[in-house]
Amino acid sequence: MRDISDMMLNSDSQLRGLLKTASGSGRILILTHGNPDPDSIASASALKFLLTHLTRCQVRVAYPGIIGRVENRAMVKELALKMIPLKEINWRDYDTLALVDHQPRRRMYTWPSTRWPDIIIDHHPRRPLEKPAQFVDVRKQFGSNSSLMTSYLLTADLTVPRWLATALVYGMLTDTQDFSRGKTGYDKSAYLALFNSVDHSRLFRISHPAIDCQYLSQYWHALRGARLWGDAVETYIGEIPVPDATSEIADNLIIICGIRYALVTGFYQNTLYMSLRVRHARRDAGVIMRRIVGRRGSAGGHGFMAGAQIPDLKTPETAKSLALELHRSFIKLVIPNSEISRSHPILSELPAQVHTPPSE
Ligand SMILES: [Mn+2]
Repeated sequence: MRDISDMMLNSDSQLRGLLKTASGSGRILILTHGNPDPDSIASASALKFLLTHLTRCQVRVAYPGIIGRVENRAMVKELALKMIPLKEINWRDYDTLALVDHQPRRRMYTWPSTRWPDIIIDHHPRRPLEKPAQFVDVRKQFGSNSSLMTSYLLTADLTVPRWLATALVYGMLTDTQDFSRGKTGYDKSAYLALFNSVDHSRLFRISHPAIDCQYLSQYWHALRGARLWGDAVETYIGEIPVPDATSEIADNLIIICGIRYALVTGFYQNTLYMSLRVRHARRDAGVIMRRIVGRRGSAGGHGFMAGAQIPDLKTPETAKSLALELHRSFIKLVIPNSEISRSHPILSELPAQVHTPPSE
C-alpha cells in the first residue's frame, strides 16, 4: 500500500493549478464519460464539490447518454446526486468545460466544435491531445479516478461528506474490482482515508440494488440465446432498453463456473453495443475487442473488461447480421480450432416436472 503523503505528492501543485484555471471562469460544466460508470459519476461529483467550496464558480455536472445500470441508478438516487443529461445543456451558459475519468477522443466528442475542454483529470493512459487544455492531470498510477479526486480533497483539507465518501469508495471498488485489479496502492490509501466517512448501509443498497421484472425478463432473454463454445459464452440480445444492458449481462455471465470469456451484444438507437469480460487478464479484453471490431467502430478497455460501439446501422436486421459476424470472429480468436465446431446453449431443458407435490 502506498503512503498517503506519497499519494498526495504533486497534488498540492495540481490543486493550485486547478484552482487557478477554475477561478478565471464563472460557470463550469463537468462532463462524465458517455453512459457513465460509478467512477466517472463519483469523480464528477467530487470535482463539483471541490470547486463549489474553493471558488466562486457555479458548477454543474452533465452526462452524455443514459445512466442505465441498476447499480448506477441506485447510486444517483441513494446519494441524491445532481446530474443533468447533456442534451438539456445550453452551452452558452458555461464558459469552462471539465472532463473527468476520460480524455478527449475524436469519436466521442460530445461538445460543440467551437468548444474544447479546459480541465482534464483522468487515470487512463495519456493520449496525445489534438489541442492543448489549460489544466491536465493524468495519473495512471491510480486504479480509479475516484482515488485521484480523493487526493485533491485531502490536499484541500476539506471534510468529505458521507454522500461523497460513499460515492468515491463505490467508484474505487468498481474500477479496481474490489482492489483486485492492477496497481491499487494509492486506491487503498484513499479508501482508508475515507472509510470512516462512508455510509455503509447506502453502499450496500447501491451494490445490491432492488431489481424489477423487466430486468429479470431481459436476463432470461439473454440466457436463452447464450451459447457456450469451450470456455467462452456469447449472446446477441437484440434491442436493448439502455446501452449498458450489455455490460450488466456480461458481468453476470463471466461469473459462471468454468467460463473465461463472455461477449454480449445489443442494439440501441442504430448502434451496436458490445461488452466483453475475461476471467484472467493474461488475454487483455481491450486487445481482443479492438481486433474483433477493427475499423468498423470504436473499441476500448483494459485487462478484464472492454466495450465497443458500432454506429450508423440502418435496421435491426443489419445490426443482427453484423453482430453474428463479429461473434464468429470472437470465437475464432479465443477458442482453439478443434473446439470451434462444438457449441451448445448454456441453459439445458429442465425435466417437465421438477417437483412432485406429496399426495394426500
Ligand atoms: Mn475510471
